[in-house]
Amino acid sequence: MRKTIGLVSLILAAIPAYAQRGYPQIEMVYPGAVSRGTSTEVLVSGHFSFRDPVMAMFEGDGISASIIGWKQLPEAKGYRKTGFPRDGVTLKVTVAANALPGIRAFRILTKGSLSTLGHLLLTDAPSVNETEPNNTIEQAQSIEIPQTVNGLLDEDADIDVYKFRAHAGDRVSFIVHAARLQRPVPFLERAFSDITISLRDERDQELAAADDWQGEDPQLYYKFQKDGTYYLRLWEARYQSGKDKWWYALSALTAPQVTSVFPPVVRVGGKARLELKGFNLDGLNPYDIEVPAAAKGRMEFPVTSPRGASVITVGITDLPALIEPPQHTGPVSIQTPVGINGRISANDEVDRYRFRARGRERLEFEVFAHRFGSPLDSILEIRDSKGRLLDANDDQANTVGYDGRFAAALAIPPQKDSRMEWTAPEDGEYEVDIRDANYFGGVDYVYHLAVRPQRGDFRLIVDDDRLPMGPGESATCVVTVERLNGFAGPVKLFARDLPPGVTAMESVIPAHLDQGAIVLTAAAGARLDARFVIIGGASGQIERIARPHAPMGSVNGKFLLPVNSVEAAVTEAADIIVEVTPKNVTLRPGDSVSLDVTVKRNGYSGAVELNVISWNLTQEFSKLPRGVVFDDKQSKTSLGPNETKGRITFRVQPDAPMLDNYLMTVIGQIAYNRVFMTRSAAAFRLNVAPANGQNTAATLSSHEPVGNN
Ligand SMILES: [Ca+2]
Ligand SMILES: [Ca+2]
Ligand SMILES: [Ca+2]
Ligand SMILES: [Ca+2]
Repeated sequence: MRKTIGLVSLILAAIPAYAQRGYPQIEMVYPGAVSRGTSTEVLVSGHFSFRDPVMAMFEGDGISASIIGWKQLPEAKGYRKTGFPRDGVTLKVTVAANALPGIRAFRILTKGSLSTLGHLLLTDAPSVNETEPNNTIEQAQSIEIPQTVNGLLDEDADIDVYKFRAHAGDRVSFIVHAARLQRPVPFLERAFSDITISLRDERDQELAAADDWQGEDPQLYYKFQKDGTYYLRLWEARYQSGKDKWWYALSALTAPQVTSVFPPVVRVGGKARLELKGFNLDGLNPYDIEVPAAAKGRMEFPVTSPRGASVITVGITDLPALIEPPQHTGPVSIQTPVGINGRISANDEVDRYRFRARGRERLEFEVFAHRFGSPLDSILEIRDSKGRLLDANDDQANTVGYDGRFAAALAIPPQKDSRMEWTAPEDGEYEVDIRDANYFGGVDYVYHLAVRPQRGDFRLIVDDDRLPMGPGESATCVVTVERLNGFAGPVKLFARDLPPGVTAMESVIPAHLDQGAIVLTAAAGARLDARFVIIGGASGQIERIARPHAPMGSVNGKFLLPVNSVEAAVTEAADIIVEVTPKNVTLRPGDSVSLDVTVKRNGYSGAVELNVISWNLTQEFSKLPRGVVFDDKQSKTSLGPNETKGRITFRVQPDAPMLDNYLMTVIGQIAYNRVFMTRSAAAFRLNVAPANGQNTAATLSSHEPVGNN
């Protein structure tokens, strides 16, 4: 029996014409960095059509763009033939003088669709583009300090050499953004550039070198001992140049660079004093901040010196705060609940905290480190008073997904912070230990360890980051709930800040399931527009926003990139509009039902694949409600050219739990050479009634969240 309804046929030969609507994948952004207080032309290019660009939308404040124009581009070297010409949009990107430096994500709305995510670096320094040839010391391109250079790996084994003057005592940070800029490009399928840099003196002797710092991207800090001419040499570690030319931004900066903040988590409301570690921090320590009473989760803010700015993040807590004592031997006694700020300050260090717990007391332990930029890959261990190991956790795995396939395992970068739900076996003294998974340590290995009573709670993830739809059409995505601390309630889903003319259908994740659909529909008269939308869920007093994940790779989204936003867009007319009847189905265990699917074609005559659950995670993740089975033999899901009628058949197994008004969708997909161009949704509601004579109470789960106090 098939586990999922994986109906994706990879070979759709003989498509007479491809869909009108593209699936614009941003594959290159050049220049890769823009400077504060400037306007810069940036070419955003890729395949699958950027034709008819409408607007570009950036995350965060202080950056905006207008469309300069669209153009066809020559095909990139070695690119697989798709039948889609390479093209690009030129943007004029304007950055406010006080905009926060860092990577900014953006998407482009075209009349046909909404693009995948792109990354642009907003730099604090003036930027220039590289000039080839610059492969040797003799050809070196002169730059100023501070400066950001936008470069390309123009060919395999390309070497780029930059030349500058420095004075004795100058302290300069050399920072490359490359893999970090390429990360959201689906077609790279995680094959990012791995750049290496070498700082050299005027006799071409190496003074310092760097390879991996932030992932594959190198970074080095250097204090110059004497006046002179210096060279920075940059190349790809494997001497490759990418499917297309990989791009990078090399910054030589004198601005403060913060590598860690202590404490990493501060108490909500009131003042906090921070100790910054890093480079060029003169006069910045200690760093006092005001934490607003309304702050939640985390706070980002700039630290500035006369030589520039950088952005730091601190977490926010309402737990009683404890700072790890500076000099101590043996375990530190703590009282729960508590939020401990500590540091694994040297290799092999283990920080030990002793606490009392009552028998059957349920505690939650959670580390906040990696997510705030700490290099620590935490491991938590709980021991009894005799030192026996009772429980341990390395990386928190989301307890969601299909057959043990977890979101955390699919997500990149991986989540390395530990989390445990633990019940004390009896009254007594216990110890929680924290260390690095590889026994590393150092001044930047800061952590926050929250220890608190378990309270029912949940987290949500959404399996897509872009929801384009034509007038009259619907788009769908799947929200998955991760149930924490025994939470067993239903979650009512919501979508907010929708584009004008777009509405969301009511949808609930029932108590016995962990997935639900969001279905957005654009009114027949809805106008071209795009908005960042908020997708989340509520249960009782708890409301949580879903973390969006962009599907990466081809066809079925082989892995997921956690991103910061979901964008919904109204585009021009849809290629297809899918409808399903009946729209409300009630079944009893043992019943089966066929739904008629009609595909309204709007100038598109090619093949259409129907699917009952969401497309990109289908094979990994999404599932039908428990007890509901797809009947492949009684269904027609592959529609040939010009066909308009399909059929979806379900059976309800005898032991199926009840289901009340559960929102489901049939997806119509147009794929072209393994790339989905369009996926159009039709919603229906599924009810599973109790079998005749069955006692309903036995199959209903609690509708109340479960908390322990
Ligand atoms: Ca180059
Ligand atoms: Ca070169
Ligand atoms: Ca320590
Ligand atoms: Ca870990």
